[in-house]
Amino acid sequence: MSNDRRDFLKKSALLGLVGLSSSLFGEEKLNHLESISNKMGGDAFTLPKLPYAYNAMEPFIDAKTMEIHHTKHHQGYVNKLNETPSTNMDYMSSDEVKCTHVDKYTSSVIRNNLGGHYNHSLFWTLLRANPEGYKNLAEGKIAKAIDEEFKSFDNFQKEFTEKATKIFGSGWCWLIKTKEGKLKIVTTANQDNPLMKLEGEQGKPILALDVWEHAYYLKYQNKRADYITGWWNLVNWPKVEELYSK
Ligand code: MN3
Repeated sequence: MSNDRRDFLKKSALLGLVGLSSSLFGEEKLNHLESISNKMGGDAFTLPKLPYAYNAMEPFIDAKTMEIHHTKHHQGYVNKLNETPSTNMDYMSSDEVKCTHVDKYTSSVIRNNLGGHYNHSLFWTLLRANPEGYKNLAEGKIAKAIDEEFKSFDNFQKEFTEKATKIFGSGWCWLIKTKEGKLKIVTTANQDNPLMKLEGEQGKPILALDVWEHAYYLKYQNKRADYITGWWNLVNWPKVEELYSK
C-alpha cells in the first residue's frame, strides 16, 4: 500500500472513530488528528531534522558530538516516549503545552523523556554556524531587554556562564521570559525545564544550554567552562529574538 493511501485510511478510520465528518475540520484540527492517529501507529513523537550539517558547529562543537547527541541521545528520548503511552498526556497539544502539564506527580519516565525531547528540539534551533568565531552579540529587542535587565550584555553573559558552570551534575541553563515579561536566568536538573510546574521560577525558555557531559565530553572532557565559552559563539540570536517577541 502506498504511504498516501495508508495515511488516508488512517485518517478516515480516525475520523470514523470520533464520528465526525472531515468537512467539520480545519487543516489544523486535521493535523492534530493525524498526530493522534500516528500515536496509534506508535510514532506520536519524531526526531526533528537538524537545519544544518553535523559539522556546522565546528570548531566549537565537533561533528561527532553533534551526531551522537542527535541520533542517539535525542532519538533515545523520542523512542522512550513512543514506547510509553500515557493516559494523562494531551497528545493534541504542542510539546511546549505538554511540558506545562508536568508536575511532581508526573511519572518520571514521561517527565524525563518529554523534557529530553522538548529541550533538545529547542536547543538545536538555538545554534547557528560561526566557523570564523566572529563576535556574536544579541541584537534588536532582545539586546535592549538584556541591557535593561542585566545592565549590560557582558553582565548577562557572565551571570549565565556562572550559573551554567555551577550546575551540579546534569542539567540545563535557561534564559526565560516570565509571565510578567521579565528576563531571568534559571537552571534545572536532569531534563526538567522552566515550563514544568516544579520548584523554581517558571517561564518560557528563549535560550537553552545543555550542560550534560554528553553535550561536550568528546571534545572538552571535564572542561565544561571551555565548552560554554565555545557555545557563546554559536547562539542563534535571531531565534532568541523570535522566541522573546512571540
Ligand atoms: Mn543533551
